[in-house]
Formats: sequence, C-alpha cells, structure tokens
Amino acid sequence: MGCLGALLFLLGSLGALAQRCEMPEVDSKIVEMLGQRLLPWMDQLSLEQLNPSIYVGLRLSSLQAETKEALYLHSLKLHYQQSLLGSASSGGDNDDSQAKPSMGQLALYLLALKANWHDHKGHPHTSYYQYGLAILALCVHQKRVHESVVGKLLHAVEHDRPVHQGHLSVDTAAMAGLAFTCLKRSNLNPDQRERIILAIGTVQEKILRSQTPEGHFGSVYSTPLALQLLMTSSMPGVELRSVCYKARTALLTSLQNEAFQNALMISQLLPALNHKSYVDLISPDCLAPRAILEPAFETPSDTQAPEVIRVMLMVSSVLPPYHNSIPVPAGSSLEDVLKKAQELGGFTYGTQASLSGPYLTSVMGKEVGEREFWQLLQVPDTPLLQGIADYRPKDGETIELRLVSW
Ligand code: B12
Repeated sequence: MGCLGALLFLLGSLGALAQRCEMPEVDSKIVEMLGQRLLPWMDQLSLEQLNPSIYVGLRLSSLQAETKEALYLHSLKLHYQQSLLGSASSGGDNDDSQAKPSMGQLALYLLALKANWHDHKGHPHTSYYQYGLAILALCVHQKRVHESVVGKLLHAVEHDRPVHQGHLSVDTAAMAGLAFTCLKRSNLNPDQRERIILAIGTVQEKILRSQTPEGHFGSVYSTPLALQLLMTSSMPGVELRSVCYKARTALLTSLQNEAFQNALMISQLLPALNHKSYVDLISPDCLAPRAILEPAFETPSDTQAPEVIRVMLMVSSVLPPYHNSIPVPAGSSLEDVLKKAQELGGFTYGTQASLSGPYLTSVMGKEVGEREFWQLLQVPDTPLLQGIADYRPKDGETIELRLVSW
C-alpha cells in the first residue's frame, strides 16, 4: 500500500500541474428533462428498438430509471445472446430480415453489461468508429486484444493527416481516444504504450482544433463524445478549462434550441454532463447517487390544425431526376415529407432501423452499395446534422437526397 500510495500521490501531484477538462455543473432540471426523453424508449423492448447506448448513457448519468433499467438490461441480454447464439431466426415469419447486431452494437452491448455493476458476467469490414468502440468495450472488460488489432487503430490515427482535414471524423477520433485511454489506464498492451500515449495526444489535438467559434467540437452532435474524451485526460500547456467551459456554453444553447431529441445523442451527452466517460466503466462508481426519473408531465398539444408548408424534394442521383414540391403540416419531419412524397406517387424510399433512428438506405429503388450512403443535404450543399426522423424542414426549404461514397 505504501508504494502504491506514494505512486498515486506522485501521479496526482503531477496531474495537478496540468489543467483538466472540468465542466461546471449543468442545471439538474435540464439533465432531468434529457433523461425523461429516454424513458419512452426504455419501454421498447423488441430487438429492433433495443439500444444498448441508452442503458450505458443512463448508468453513467446522475439519473436512474429504477426497475425499467433492470428490465431493459434483461431484454438486451435476452435478445443479444439469442442472436449471438444464432437462434434468432426462430422468430419464424421474419426469417433472415432480422439483421444480426453489428460489431459496434455488440461493443455497446458489452459496455452495457459493464455498466450494470451488480452483475459482471459478459459475453461478447467496419468503420473505425466501430473498431474503436469494440476495442473500448473489450478493454473495459479487461480483455486483452491482439497488438495487431490495436495497431490498426493506431495506424489510422497516426496517418490521419491534419493538413488535409484528416479523414477521421471528430466522433471517430474521440472514440479511438477513449479506447486508447482505456488501454493506457489498464496497461493491457504494454509494448504499444508509447504509441498509445502519442495517439491520445494526436486525437486530443485534433479535437481541440475542431472547436468552432461557438464552442462545439466539430458539430453540436460530436461535442458529447469529444467532451467525454477531453474529460479523461489533462493536457499540459492547454487552457482546457476555458475550452471545456466554452463547449458547455455552446451545448447549453443547443439544449435550449431543442437540438437534443435523438435518444442516441442524449445517451452520449448524459455521461459528459455528469463528468463521466465510457472509460469510467473500467471501475464504475456504484455508490454515486442518482436521482430517480419520473415521466415528464405531458403538455396537451393544441387542437388547431397546423398550417401546411411546402418542402422541395430533389433527387439528382437517379435518371430521370426527381423534383417535387411536397405539402406537409408545419413541424413535420423529413421522414413525413418522404412518406407524403411516396403517397403522392413518383417517389419511393426505404429505411433500416439503427441505434440513431431510421437510416435512409434506398431512394427511387436505388439501394446503397458498398461504402455508399444517401446523404441528406439542404440545397445547395449543406449536409444536414440530423437524420430523416429528427430533421424538421421549414417552409420553402429544398432538401436533396444525394448518393455519395464515404
Ligand atoms: C460512421 C457514421 C456514418 C457512416 C455510416 C456508414 C457505416 N457503415 O459505418 C456514414 C458516413 C454513411 C454516415 C452517414 C450519415 N450520418 Co453518420 N455517423 C457515423 C458515426 C461516426 C458512427 C455510427 C456508428 O457506427 N455507431 C455505432 C453502431 C453500433 O450503431 P448503429 O446504429 O448500428 O450504427 C449505424 C447507424 O449509426 C448508421 N448511421 C450512421 N450515421 C447515421 C445518422 C443517422 C441520422 C441515422 C438514423 C443512422 C446513421 O450507420 C451505422 C452503421 O450501419 C456517428 C457518430 C456518433 N456519435 O454516433 C455519426 C452520426 C450518427 N451521423 C450523423 C449524421 C447526421 C449522418 C447523416 C444524416 C449525414 C447527412 N447529412 O447525410 C448520414 C445519414 C443519412 C441517411 N442515409 O439516413 C450524426 C447524427 C446526429 C443526430 N442528431 O442524430 C452523427 C452522430 C455524427 C455527428 N456527430 O453529427 N454516418
């Protein structure tokens, strides 16, 4: 104990010299309101609807949903273990359309298992985000992965040239950073320690450079994960406190503007607002108090018929190109616009359920190929920051669906 104590003290004092990313407390009413938005999702217990990220986000927040949490974890275990064992097709009528969880979904499931600190039993060509998520999930379970696996993620970070903007998104960089931070803390790959430490520095710098004048890292929606990463470490010589303060201010403004409606986004934000990151799952703080969540009081919606707006919908990646003005009630989502366009004729689309909501996979019968996606843009060239279920176009706005490579 003496030796370890001295070492911890030394590390602690060294840490004190460098600034940490400390976010001042956020009003508990705001946090509660975010938590309440997750509650309805916790009643959706089919494999399609289950979202392990929600469970992880809540467990790392200052909130709790009491029995709903236990039931949710139970359903996660049931469905994920069933599909892992390959017996998911026993559902019958759904045959093969019941997609298996991806590597990243399994990784989130592993994080969820660790986030349940009463029960530590666990089981276990994708994007670098999912690759990082998978390494992180195994690491918090203290499972060593082969050096070549870690090496691949290290290589991606080392060769992400900042001069050319880099190809790793802020989210991907943050996820890689969280995985590396876990590996560093757990010392699971000691031979790669130096490279891991350097890579953490590289992603930290990338994230700091991505801060917008308002304070977000990248966009509003990459800020939660970016903050999770910045909170895990100190950076000598960097005014981290003011950087994070600025990010918090930007987040609060976005919260006021109702930017956080999506359950997955809320699940990534809640830990950051509670000064926690996925790395804390290495040894979760079981004793931290968490406030009990009560469902929000429903405000009665006004009975007036909403005014009708027109949204221009454009698809130029197909022949002949599609261009039409679609009438929808004000406040409709882009998904409502697509539905209406399909109803009116001459337009078709298809989606796939994902943890972020419905993901647009085909337009006018054109399915996405390998490394392609249907990008959502506001004309002329501004990619939307939200998906079809969350984005609400304004009257007269033109939305383009464009098939692009990623
Ligand atoms: C990788 C990625 C992509 C890749 C996905 C391809 C692939 N096979 O990996 C590409 C580049 C294609 C992509 C596209 C888009 N993305 Co994206 N993407 C991500 C990222 C970095 C990781 C997702 C992931 O792997 N999750 C882990 C696995 C376990 O979860 P999953 O549900 O199984 O993952 C699938 C879905 O997430 C889906 N997907 C990816 N992005 C999006 C976005 C939306 C809205 C939906 C519904 C689904 C979806 O692709 C994943 C792989 O199959 C996240 C970052 C984050 N913080 O979550 C952003 C993120 C989810 N994307 C985002 C956005 C906005 C988009 C686009 C709408 C951009 C646009 N203007 O077109 C499009 C989706 C359009 C559509 N067709 O519906 C936002 C969503 C914000 C929000 N408010 O919900 C995020 C959070 C990025 C950000 N910080 O802004 N994305």
